[in-house]
Amino acid sequence: MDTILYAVIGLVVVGALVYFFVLRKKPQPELPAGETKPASRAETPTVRPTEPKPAPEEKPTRTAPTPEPRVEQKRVLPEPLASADVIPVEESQREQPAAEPAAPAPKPKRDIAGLRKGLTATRGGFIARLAALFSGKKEIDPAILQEIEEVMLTSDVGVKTTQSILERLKERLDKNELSDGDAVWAALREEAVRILSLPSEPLSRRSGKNKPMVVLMVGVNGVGKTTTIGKLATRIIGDGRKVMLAAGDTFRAAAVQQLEVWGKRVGAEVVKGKEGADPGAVAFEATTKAKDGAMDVLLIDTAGRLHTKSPLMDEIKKVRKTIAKAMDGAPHETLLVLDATTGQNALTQAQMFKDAVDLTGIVLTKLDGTAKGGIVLGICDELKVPVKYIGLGERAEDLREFSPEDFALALFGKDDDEARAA
Ligand SMILES: Nc1nc2c(ncn2[C@@H]2O[C@H](COP(=O)(O)OP(=O)(O)O)[C@@H](O)[C@H]2O)c(=O)[nH]1
Ligand SMILES: [Mg+2]
Repeated sequence: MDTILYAVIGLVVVGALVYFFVLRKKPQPELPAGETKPASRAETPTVRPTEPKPAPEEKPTRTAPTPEPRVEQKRVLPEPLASADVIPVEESQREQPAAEPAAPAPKPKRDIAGLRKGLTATRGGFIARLAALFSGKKEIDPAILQEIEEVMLTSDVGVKTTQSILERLKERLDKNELSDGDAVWAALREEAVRILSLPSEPLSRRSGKNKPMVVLMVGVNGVGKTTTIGKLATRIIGDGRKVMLAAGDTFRAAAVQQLEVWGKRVGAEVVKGKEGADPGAVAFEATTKAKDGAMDVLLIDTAGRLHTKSPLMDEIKKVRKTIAKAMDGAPHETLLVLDATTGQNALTQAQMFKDAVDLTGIVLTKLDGTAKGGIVLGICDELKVPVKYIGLGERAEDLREFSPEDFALALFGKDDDEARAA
């Protein structure tokens, strides 16, 4: 009986224990899933505050503007400003990548294509003959120097400049720096850039510290002085600056009229004297007027003078002195205009004008109609006077600021060079 009693008690205890454990185990199956959850739940609440934390952290930026944008949106939506406000951001974002190539890219593109066209005759002349020396040659032997020399001497580059270029080429060949035709061609182009790169400040980039900036044009008859003044005036006025013209060519009534035509075309006042008047007096009056009228630039035309006639060269010296009396430091620029079609004669003119007056720069005109463009190398190399502008035609837009790199690229450039530059 006792054993039965013990067995019953034991069963009850075991049952109680089983019941107890079963009850406790029941929530457990929920827990395993929950266990990780509570753990993560325990974390999530901590994470959530941190999540909200970044959110509140972001919120300050979000929350601060959110109420405002909401108001703004309400205000902005009916107004076109909403889109206007957005576009500038997009534009500024677009402009940034676009701005890099945009500023420098279009200029060389236009210049080189235009220059190439303008220099067609020269390119077809000695440049084509030089190029022919290299065609089909993979290896370069020193004999090529002699051939280059022959071609360059028959061009208008000039003896001195040809020799200086060849000396440098020879040095590089001796050092084995120029192994093939392309390398020699590239070296020729580098030499051209070196010779053409003289310190020079284009008129357009000069500050207004000298107001007015007085520019005196000199040169022999028919080189393009008056036309260049008209072209320059067009450019300067196009830049938003005030220009006055002075008809210092008092020899011929037609010369004054020609300047007046330009004056009317560009909207610039022309100061003139009576026929046969002293050009110095006209220049003096114009300088005073330009000062009083707060002009930015005064362009003074002069009569064509033969560089071989010393009284005429003395006259131009006198004109310069008279201008200096009207304004300290003036003329700020004395530009010699040379006609490229005259070839070596242009170099002779340049030498004589340089001896007579302090030249600040050269304008080389009519490059469009000549195969003698190589003269520009001779002028820069022998005179060390920078070429500031070149004329590639008779129209106002045919005057170009001279860039040694662009000029050399247009002259020596191959089609693929041009594509790369573009
Ligand atoms: N093809 C071409 N003709 C030019 C250029 N510059 C001037 N001319 C022309 O050369 C001629 C003489 O020009 P002009 O200005 O009267 O010379 P100036 O006597 O020195 O004043 C005119 O028929 C001009 O149109 C140029 O760059 N290219
Ligand atoms: Mg003239």
